Amino acid sequence: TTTTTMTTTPPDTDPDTAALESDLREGFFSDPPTVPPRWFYDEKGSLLFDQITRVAEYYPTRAEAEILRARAVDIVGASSTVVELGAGTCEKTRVLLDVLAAGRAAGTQGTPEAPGAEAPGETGQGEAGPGEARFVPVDISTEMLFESARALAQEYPGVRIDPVIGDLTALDGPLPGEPGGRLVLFLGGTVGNFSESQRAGFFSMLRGIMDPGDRLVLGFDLVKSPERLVAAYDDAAGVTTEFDLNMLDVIARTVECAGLDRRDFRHEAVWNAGESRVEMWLRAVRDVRIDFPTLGRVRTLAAGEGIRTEIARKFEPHALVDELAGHGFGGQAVWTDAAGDFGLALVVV
Ligand code: AVJ
Repeated sequence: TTTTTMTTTPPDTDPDTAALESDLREGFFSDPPTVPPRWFYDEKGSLLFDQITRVAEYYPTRAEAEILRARAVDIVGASSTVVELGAGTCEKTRVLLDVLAAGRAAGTQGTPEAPGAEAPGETGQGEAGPGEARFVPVDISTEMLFESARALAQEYPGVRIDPVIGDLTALDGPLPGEPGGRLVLFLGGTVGNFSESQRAGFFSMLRGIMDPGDRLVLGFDLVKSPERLVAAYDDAAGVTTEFDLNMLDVIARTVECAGLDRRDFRHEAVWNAGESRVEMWLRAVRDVRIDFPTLGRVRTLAAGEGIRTEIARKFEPHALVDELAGHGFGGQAVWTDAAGDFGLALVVV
């Protein structure tokens, strides 16, 4: 809400409200104010990101798809379960599911389906049989996740589809699937949204829930000219502007606040060479005062001051494989698209 008038329903009955309040307490009252990128992805934001992947300036999605097409067989290998973190529309994963489904149907991998296994196409119920092909998309956007899961279940009757709603950094329990037969995907370059310490924590968390033989495939964006990098995060059609500003609407809707108005901000993408990252900022175009009564805090921004909404770290080709070696992962391959814009790393436990 954008008013401070009394409300009859307590606003913190929504888990999102509590989570965002905690994120704001953590980062919104420091300098610069920051909001974690996960708050981009309400239903509208997820659709806007999907649109971003089709603007001319945003090359990562197309470059990664090119690598996935070229390397699908190497990537899937003998895996029986594919777990995709931050699956979104699952669009890019289809090329891997084709390989997974074909391998299983031909009986060239794993064990044959157990008698009495789940009826094809059923999702989210019962136990998977040993060696049964399985796809587990994990995402925070419920609507998009279930919609794509339904479509995939129809398209891939031989693959069991088990969607999981959740924040991918909060994965804890054992991973679904046979130990040693899992392929964990973290695509799109989302690993670039983490700070150095978040990334280290994420890799060690993954290592903790993966077993010997399990593989991890990471998509990461490569360092290139600042002009192209900035354009990718500030497209001429303004889709990324709308995506960035949408976060303010998410905040205004999710926590009680007054004085938060998207018309007071403009989107900006900058290349931070020292940190090797693109940063997205919402810069105040006039003095702003935002009151959060449930937090008991007020945030003021002078005209020209910004809120940092995203960091998108860009890597040298072998940097992540080297880093993952320090977490107990063995490097198997680093591939790039033909233009050398984007990278994919395959590592195993
Ligand atoms: C979905 C996190 C990979 O960082 O490139 C796109 C999100 N933000 N345009 C990225 C994003 C602005 C994207 N990831």
